[in-house]
Amino acid sequence: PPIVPQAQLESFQEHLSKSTRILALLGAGLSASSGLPTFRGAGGYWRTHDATMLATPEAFNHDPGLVWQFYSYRRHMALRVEPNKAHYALAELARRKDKFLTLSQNVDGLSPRAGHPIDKLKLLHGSLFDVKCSEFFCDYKESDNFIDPIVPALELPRDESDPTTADALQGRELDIANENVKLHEIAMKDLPHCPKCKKGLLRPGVVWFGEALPGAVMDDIDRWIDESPKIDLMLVIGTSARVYPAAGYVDTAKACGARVAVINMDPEDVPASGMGDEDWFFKGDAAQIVPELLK
Ligand code: BJW
Repeated sequence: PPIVPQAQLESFQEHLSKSTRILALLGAGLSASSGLPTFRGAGGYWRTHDATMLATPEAFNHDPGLVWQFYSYRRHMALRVEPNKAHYALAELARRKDKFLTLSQNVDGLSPRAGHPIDKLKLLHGSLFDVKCSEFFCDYKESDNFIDPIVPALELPRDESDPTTADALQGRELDIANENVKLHEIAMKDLPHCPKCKKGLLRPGVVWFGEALPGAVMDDIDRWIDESPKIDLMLVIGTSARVYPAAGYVDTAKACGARVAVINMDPEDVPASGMGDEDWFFKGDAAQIVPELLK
């Protein structure tokens, strides 16, 4: 049976076909069925640690070894999983529609791997595969660092009972809250260091809470929005839409006249400003629903 009610599907597709300027906001739920856990809700724990508590400069300053183990694990997982049908369907739509812009909060690299045109993809929260110096005085940065593990000390614990080290990602239901796996202490000297200043620790090139989003990315988005007062459609896919300024783009799009289509497993996770009569909520797995909607 079709996952999406026929009448809703038709009204959405009719609007999509007429839409010229389209924005999409992506979140962790898009990559969930590829096997990557989300931040909030059941999946949002990594070895008893709340994932959102690890995504802060304070956590890194306090315990860089712990935070690096979290990110090393995430880099490893992101490299092992594959983009799903929704990543591909979005990449295809982005190619097809001239005035299309994707704002992704995801750092997993799956949209680029699905062939999403790079000029139409803005990474709001950086990438797991960007690395930069953590010292304020040093501007060292690298992108596309896919070395896994980035340093030998960050090799994942070799525990056969740990599904995160098992070779097959069976069921893709990762027990990331596994309390039984002991994290090891990593000596400061064994963490990744900056090759430029030789002083600072390297850190993942992602945006943590309290940090500014990349200025150039924000400028590109502002320019795109300012090109025309009208946006036809805003797609909000697999995000709790609670983290700002990312979530604020939904309101910007609405103010430009956009109708909003939300694709989410959880009917509670609608944008904070609510849904209008002209908007759509499609409940379910983005990996199934997005390809059907964008057909
Ligand atoms: C499915 C599914 C399936 C599951 N199919 N769906 C205004 C008001 C209040 C607070 C603030 C504000 N402005 C700023 C703030 C502070 C803060 C903030 O927003 N806090 C709120 C939480 C209250 N924002 C910031 O700090 C930002 N910086 C900033 O504002 O700087 C100001 C500044 C200016 C100048 C100088 C200095 C500072 C930065 C925010 C950075 C967020 N970073 C993270 C970590 C990135 C690195 C990493 O990955 O580790 O980004 S936090 C985390 O949340 C990550 C995500 O991108 C982001 C959003 O999460 P997302 O993607 O929505 O995931 P979930 O888990 O929340 O939701 C998943 C959804 O999928 C759910 O809805 C599920 O139902 C659904 N789902 N399976 C479809 N199969």
